[in-house]
Amino acid sequence: MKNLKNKVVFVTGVTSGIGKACAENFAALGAKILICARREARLKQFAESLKKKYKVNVHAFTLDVRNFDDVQNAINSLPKEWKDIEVLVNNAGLSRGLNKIQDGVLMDWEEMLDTNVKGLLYVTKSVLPYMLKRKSAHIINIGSIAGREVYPAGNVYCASKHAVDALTKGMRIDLAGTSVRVSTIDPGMVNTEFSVVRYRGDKQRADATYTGLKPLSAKDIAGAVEYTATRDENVVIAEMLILPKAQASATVVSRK
Ligand code: NDP
Ligand code: 8X3
Repeated sequence: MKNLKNKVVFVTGVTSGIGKACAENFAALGAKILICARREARLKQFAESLKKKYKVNVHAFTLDVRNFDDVQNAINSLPKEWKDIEVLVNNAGLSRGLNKIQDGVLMDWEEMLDTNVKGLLYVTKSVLPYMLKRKSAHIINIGSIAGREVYPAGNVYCASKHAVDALTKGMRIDLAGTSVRVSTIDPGMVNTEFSVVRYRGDKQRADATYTGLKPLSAKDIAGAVEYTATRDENVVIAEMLILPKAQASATVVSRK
């Protein structure tokens, strides 16, 4: 098993949900935790809680992954020790709306594509030069079942996650023979702030997503990410699809 103690693990989008749970798991392993998101107060509070609870080094910075100049400047201006990134978890992402394509909202489309696809690319492009100087490194993308199947009204969100799937495969092909491993973890329904964000704060509609079933928790996914990141150097968990027991596919869900 690979030991991540004192290795820099960079997780994007840690102010809630899956990213937060991943950072917490890596902190528990004694890794050096590099984290970012946009909401500054939440980020600072989370960074302090990790330092206190796990006695690890934490470096947190606010970042909107949609702005390439900001992403590149943030990475390039990190203190030297924090540029030595062993693991990158490309987690920052979101969904906006659930509208048929003919009713799609341009701003929502752009936000999803800019965050889930371009943001992931910007972070990866900025981190890769440092990873390639190392003996080992690992990019773990958070994809989705929506990157494997398309569901009604999922159109652009599904397209963004299909793009993540294609980029994961492309990265693995292009980086073969280098120090960098590439993986994707593709969850089904996970109870985070994802649906609240999708429905712009409509908690009732968000909660209805999970009515009559037990969704996955962010911790379930963090466990899979941790497993992927801690395999022996020669082992690549290329992809993992993780569903709650009640979910058989993107559209087949058993509700009590
Ligand atoms: P949450 O809404 O709970 O968390 C999303 C995180 O991403 C937040 O910390 C948010 O922080 C951050 N984020 C969003 N946009 C940006 C941005 N432009 N720049 C930087 N950070 C950003 O949702 P999840 O934890 O569920 O989502 C995490 C990932 O998991 C996403 O990629 C999502 O697509 C994927 N996923 C989720 C599933 C689910 O059912 N929940 C299932 C499959 C995949 P802030 O707003 O502070 O910037
Ligand atoms: C999130 C899972 O099914 O809401 O990626 O698209 S789903």
